[in-house]
Amino acid sequence: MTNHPVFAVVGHPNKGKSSVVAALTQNDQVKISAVSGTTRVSQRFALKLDNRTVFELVDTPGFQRANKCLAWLKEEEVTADQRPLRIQTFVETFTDSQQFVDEIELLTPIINGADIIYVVDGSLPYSPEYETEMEILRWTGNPRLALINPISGDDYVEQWQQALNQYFSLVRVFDPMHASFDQHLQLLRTFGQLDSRKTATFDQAISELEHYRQRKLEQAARIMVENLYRLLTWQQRSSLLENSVRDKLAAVLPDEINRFNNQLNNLERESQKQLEALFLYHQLESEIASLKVNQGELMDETQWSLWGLEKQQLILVSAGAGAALGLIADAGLGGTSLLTGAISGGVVGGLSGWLGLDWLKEKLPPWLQFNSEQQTLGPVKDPNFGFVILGRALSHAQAMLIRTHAHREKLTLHEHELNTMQALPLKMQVRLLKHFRQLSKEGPQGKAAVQLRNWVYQRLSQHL
Ligand SMILES: Nc1nc2c(ncn2[C@@H]2O[C@H](COP(=O)(O)OP(=O)(O)OP(=O)(O)O)[C@@H](O)[C@H]2O)c(=O)[nH]1
Ligand SMILES: [Mg+2]
Repeated sequence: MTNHPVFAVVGHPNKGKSSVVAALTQNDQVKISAVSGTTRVSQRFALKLDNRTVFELVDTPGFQRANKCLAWLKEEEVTADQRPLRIQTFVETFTDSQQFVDEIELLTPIINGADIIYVVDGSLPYSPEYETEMEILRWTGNPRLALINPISGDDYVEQWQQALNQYFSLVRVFDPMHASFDQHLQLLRTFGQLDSRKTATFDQAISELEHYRQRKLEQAARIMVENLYRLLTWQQRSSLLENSVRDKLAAVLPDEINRFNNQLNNLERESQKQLEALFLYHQLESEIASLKVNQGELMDETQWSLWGLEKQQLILVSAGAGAALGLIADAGLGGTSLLTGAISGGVVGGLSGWLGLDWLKEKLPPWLQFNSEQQTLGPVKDPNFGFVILGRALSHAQAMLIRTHAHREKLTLHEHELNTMQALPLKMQVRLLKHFRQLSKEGPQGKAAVQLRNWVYQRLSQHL
C-alpha cells in the first residue's frame, strides 16, 4: 500500500487523459498523440518533490466496450451497496482474458483504491453514449472528479457540466496544454477536496510546490548569469598560427571567427540544456536561431570603427551612466537584432595579434587589450552583447515556463521577450550595462552577479 494519493485518469479514447497526466506530473515522457488508442496499458506517473512522491496518476487506455461491460454488470440484479463488489467480480472474471482488455486496465487501479479523474472534451457536444462510462464509474463508489478539457474551444462546457454534475461530486475545466502554474495549483486544491482525509496532504503539497518553483527560478537565474559571464568573457586563442604566417592571417580569420561563433553557440546550448533539465524537459526539441557575431571588415583600416569602436559606443562603454543615458537611445539597442545577436558591423573585440598594425595601437582605447605576440579573438566588445545573451536566455526560459509538459511542439524563441528587453527604461539599460561590465571583471561570484540574478529572478517570476 502506498501512503500517497493515487488517481486513475480515465475516459473515452483521445480526450487528453495522457495530456492531463503529463501536465500534472511535469513529465514529458508520457506518450501523447493525435492517434486514438495511444495508451494501451495503464502506467503510473508520480509527481516527486525532492524525491518524495506527492501523488501518483495512473494513465489508462480509454473505454472501448463500455456498453457490453455495463450489460455484464447488470446481468445480476444487485442493490447499490453491492455494486462495488460487482465491479470487483467483473475485473476478477476478465483479468487475463482477451475480452474487455481496456476496461480491465482502467478499472484495476480503481478497485485497488485510486480516486477517479474522468476526462471529457468540452469542444464537442455532450452525448448519452458517455452515460454508460459514467455509470460504470459510479458503480465503483470511488471519489470522482470530472475534468472538462476544452481541446478546441469551450462551446459545450456548460452542457457537459449539466450532465457531469449528476455523476461526479466535483467538475472542473482544465486545459492540460495551456494551464498556468496557478491553474495547476488550483486543480491540486480540488484533488484535496475530493476526499476530506486528503485535504491536508494537498495543502502541504501546494505550498511545497510553490517553494519548489521558487527554488527552480533561483537556480535558473544562476544558470543564466553564469552563461552570461562565460559568453561575455569568451576568448579564443589560436595555437595554429605562428608569427611567420602573420601575412596570411587575413585568410584564416573568417574561419577563426566561425569557430568563435560555434563556441559561443555551444556554450549557450549547454546552458539551455541545463535549464531544460531544471524544468524537467528531457526531450524538448527547440528551434532557435544561432547567435552570430560578425567579423566586419577586420583587416580594412578604413573600417576599424566597425569592431564596436564607434565613437558613440566608445563613450557608452567608458563614460559614466549620466553621459550614457542620452546615447543609449540611438547607439544602444536600437539597430540590434536581439534574436540572433547579429549585431551589424564587427563586434569581436580583443583582436590581439591579428593585425600587427601600429596605427591601431595608437587608436585603441585602453579597455581594448592589444598584444601583438598572441592570436586571440574576443571577448565580444559590443555593449549590446549582454542584452542579446540575456534576452535569448529569458525568452528560452519563459517559453518553458508558459508551456506544460503535455506540449510536444518544438520550442521557439519568442520575439516578445526580446522586444521587452529593448523597451526597458533607459535607466535600467544603463544599470544592466554596468552590471555586465562588472560581471565580466568580478566573475559569477561577485556583487554584479547577485544583482543580475535578482533581476532575472524577478522577470521570471512575472510569468508565474
Ligand atoms: N489543442 C489541444 N489539444 C489537446 C488538448 N488535450 C489533448 N490534446 C490533443 O489531443 C490528442 C490526444 O491527447 P492524449 O493526451 O494522447 O489523449 P488520450 O485521452 O490519452 O488518448 P488515448 O491514449 O488514445 O486514449 C493529442 O494530439 C493532444 O495533443 C488540449 O487541451 N488542447
Ligand atoms: Mg493516452
